[in-house]
Amino acid sequence: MKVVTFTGRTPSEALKKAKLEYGDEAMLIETKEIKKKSLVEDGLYEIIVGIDEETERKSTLMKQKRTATRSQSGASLKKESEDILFDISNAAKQISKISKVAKDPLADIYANTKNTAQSQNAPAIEPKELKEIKSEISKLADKVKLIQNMFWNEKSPELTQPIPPEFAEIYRLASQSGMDKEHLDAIMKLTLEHMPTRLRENSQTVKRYFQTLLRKMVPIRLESQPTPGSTRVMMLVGPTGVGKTTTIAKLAARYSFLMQKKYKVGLIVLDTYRIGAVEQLMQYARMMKLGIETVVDPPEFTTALNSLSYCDYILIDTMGSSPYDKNKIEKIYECLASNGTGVNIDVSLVLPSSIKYEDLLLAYENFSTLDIDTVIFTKLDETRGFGNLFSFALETQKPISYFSVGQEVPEDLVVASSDFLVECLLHGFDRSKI
Ligand SMILES: Nc1nc2c(ncn2[C@@H]2O[C@H](COP(=O)(O)OP(=O)(O)O)[C@@H](O)[C@H]2O)c(=O)[nH]1
Ligand SMILES: [Mg+2]
Repeated sequence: MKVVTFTGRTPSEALKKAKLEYGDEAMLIETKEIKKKSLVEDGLYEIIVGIDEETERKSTLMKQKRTATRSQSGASLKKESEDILFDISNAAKQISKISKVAKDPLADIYANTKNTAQSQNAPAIEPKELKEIKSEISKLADKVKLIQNMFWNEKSPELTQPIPPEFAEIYRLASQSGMDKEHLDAIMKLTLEHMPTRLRENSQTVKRYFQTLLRKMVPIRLESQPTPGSTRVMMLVGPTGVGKTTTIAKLAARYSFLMQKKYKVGLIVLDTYRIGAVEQLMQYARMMKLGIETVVDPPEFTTALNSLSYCDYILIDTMGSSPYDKNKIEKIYECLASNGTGVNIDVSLVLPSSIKYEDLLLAYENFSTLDIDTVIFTKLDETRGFGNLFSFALETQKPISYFSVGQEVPEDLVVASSDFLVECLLHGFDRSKI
């Protein structure tokens, strides 16, 4: 027989432990009180039990078995959780790869260079399944967009021909921009006829194609500098309050200070109605130390041009021309016709981008007797859709030279570009992109 000791807070607790280990065969031999129980502490008892050899052998075997099972299940649990972790991290990798693709399904068509750089980090060979999943998700993302657009399309105004769902997004954007409906349908027709079939299947490629087409349609006057010894004369005409004087001040600052070469700039104010509203430009002239002449009748106009002939640029501000007052426009016309200097006067029509396409056309018609060379659009910062500007340029074929994008002189002026206008048309005006 073997003698074994067990301890517990009570004798029965110690005996329980003994029975758990050796079963009912464990025979109590002695109970000892090691520490008395007090109000604040448990007591401690030790019991001595006797166990025969057979019981001990069985107990040892049981113990070994329990330990083996415990460690076995531990290992399998560990393995299982490792597997799950592996699966999760694999899935995460795949999801992140796929989501990149879903954002821009055609990234690999259009951004070859970017992709080459990315593929340096990616595994050399992509599993076939992953490729398939990517392509499926990409198709799915596009389908969702198409479905959204189809709902809109049902409510859209009548179309001369059905618009495929891939084209619906761009059609919606363009028609919401205030673009003339006839222009939009004509451009759509052109796109449908000429766009390569392989690009048509995806709304992203359709959008890019359409964007390029729009860019090509906007007439732009590129900014060029006067040849040495010559004088470039620019007259700004347009309805009252559109921003002519402010734009003259911006241009004067641009030509005299902001460009690489500093040009001599002179100003003329046509105050043919003697309303005396010349003070605004006078102030700018004083600040920039520029020569300024006030003109009230045609003979004075030639004199003023001659007296500023030393300048590289002469900028002429006009006033008092409400869009419907033909007489006032007539006065400007008389001045232009009286120009005896032989120097060409470039007439820029200043129009606010905040008015409808039809109103832009109306204003243009009123000023058309002045033989408009170019258009300056103002107040782009106060405008939402830009389709009106696009349609105006397309219809009149008058090149755009500048955009005014705020009240600040001289910074709120942008040299016109078709990129800028089409970007505004499709995505809105964004000051950070100036
Ligand atoms: N928001 C905004 N206001 C402008 C812009 N250009 C001019 N203005 C403002 O429009 C108002 C009329 O401008 P002004 O140059 O006197 O117009 P004018 O009568 O054609 O000479 C002024 O308050 C200007 O500050 C622009 O691009 N954006
Ligand atoms: Mg003015």
